[in-house]
Amino acid sequence: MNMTTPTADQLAAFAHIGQEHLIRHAESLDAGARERYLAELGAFDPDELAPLIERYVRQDGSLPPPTTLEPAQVIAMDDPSREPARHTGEALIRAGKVACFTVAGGQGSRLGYDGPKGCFPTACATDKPLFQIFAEGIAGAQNRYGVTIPWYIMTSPLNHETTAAFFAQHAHFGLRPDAIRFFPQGVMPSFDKSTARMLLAEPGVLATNPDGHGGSFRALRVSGALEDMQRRGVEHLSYFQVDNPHARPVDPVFLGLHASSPNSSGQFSSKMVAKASWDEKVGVFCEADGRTQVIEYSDLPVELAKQTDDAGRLRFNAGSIAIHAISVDFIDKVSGDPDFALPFHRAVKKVPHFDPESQRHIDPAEPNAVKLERFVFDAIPMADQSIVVETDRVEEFAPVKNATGTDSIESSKRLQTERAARWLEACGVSVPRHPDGTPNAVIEISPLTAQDPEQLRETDLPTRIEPGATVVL
Ligand code: UD2
Repeated sequence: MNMTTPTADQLAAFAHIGQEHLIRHAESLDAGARERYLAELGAFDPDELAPLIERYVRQDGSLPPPTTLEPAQVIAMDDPSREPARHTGEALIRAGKVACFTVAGGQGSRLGYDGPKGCFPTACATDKPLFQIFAEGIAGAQNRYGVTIPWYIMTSPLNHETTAAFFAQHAHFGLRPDAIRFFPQGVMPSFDKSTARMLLAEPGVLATNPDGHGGSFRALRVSGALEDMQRRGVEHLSYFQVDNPHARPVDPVFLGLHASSPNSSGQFSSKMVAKASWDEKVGVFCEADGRTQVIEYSDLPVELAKQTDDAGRLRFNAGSIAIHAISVDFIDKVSGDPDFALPFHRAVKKVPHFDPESQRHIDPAEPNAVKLERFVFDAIPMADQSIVVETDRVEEFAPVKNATGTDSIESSKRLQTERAARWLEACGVSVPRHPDGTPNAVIEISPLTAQDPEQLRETDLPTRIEPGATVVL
């Protein structure tokens, strides 16, 4: 964040856009606190905020989805182009042209965990944190392809220090520290829903929220991470979210399709899984005016979400698991354009805050605040041609989002064991299963051991897993 004390004119401009409470509050602070507070305020430009407040805070001015939506074209699981693509992808990885990019700046409030989400104990038998699972995936790929794979991790100002310290405490999980780069994304003020005033987190501190993973394009540029990629000769990023332990840090088939499929411009590609239900909370790949795009679940009209085809399958079935391949040139081109701006999305959330008038801390019972976020997938229509590649749900999607129930640590751990059981069975190992088909064991396979059944086959394996056993391979 650019921290400069605002001039008297800028302060007047804040007052002019309905934020005079912020100026009054400054007067109540002692000199040191006032200086820090004004520097924080000075990072925001009132001229930029004014139209956003009008459009998204005082009303819900989010763009409606296009009226003529069609399901996106998908490269299916059995598409013959996959095998040749593997060679292209492997060649890119071996040549050092691929880096990993994890978005880990979110607040993770749904999980109810107080640290960065990547530190959350997640592996089904050993409770390894998410960051370690990815680190082992990267190390495994490095061993396989004989190359260093740089890893870019987007944090937010709220979790940057803790994230970097966690890696340092764990000796970067065996990866080269100089190949890991953390950079913080930007933040936006959180606004009171009814008065459109910027909220204070506490006396002298603004309430802010990370500006969405769509903030990554700008953050990559301003942090110097983009330049670092160019210097290292990285051409493509393998993008995944911190909440999905089944995301493969580098997938040669996907990267190969992204780089060489005739329908791909090699700029921005995505993976999809068939939706579990019409109301599953994943964005959906659609096509409008010949361009691929993601419509977030909350924005897809219910009648479209429920539509089925002749075979009774959901028509809008391509669920986004937020795994992408993005070219460095594309990020450079788009983020270097002075007119580049992804749209904002408005979310109404509960934000505890300090009320400068009553001098009280408020813990709202109901959602009281508007948060503004950008989504990275809104850049997909800016690509010349974008492909969507189908993948298997169990193989690549076991997200940890909620404390309990759907997409929780419990469901993720079940899926981790299920995937491991399938891999073992594919290698001829007998795995005990309950009458309902679920494995009667807890099985964890480190990505250092294997990242697919073929690689697992090359290792020493038991002939069978005992019922009720906990097995770590
Ligand atoms: C996201 C997708 C959804 C689907 C699903 C699959 C959005 C808006 N929706 O839903 O369509 O693909 O994932 O799992 O993305 N993050 C940041 N900075 C931010 C906000 C988020 O780094 O400012 C990261 C966050 O740490 C996490 C990821 O982005 O890794 C997802 O964020 P989310 O929890 O807001 O999105 P979710 O799970 O509702």
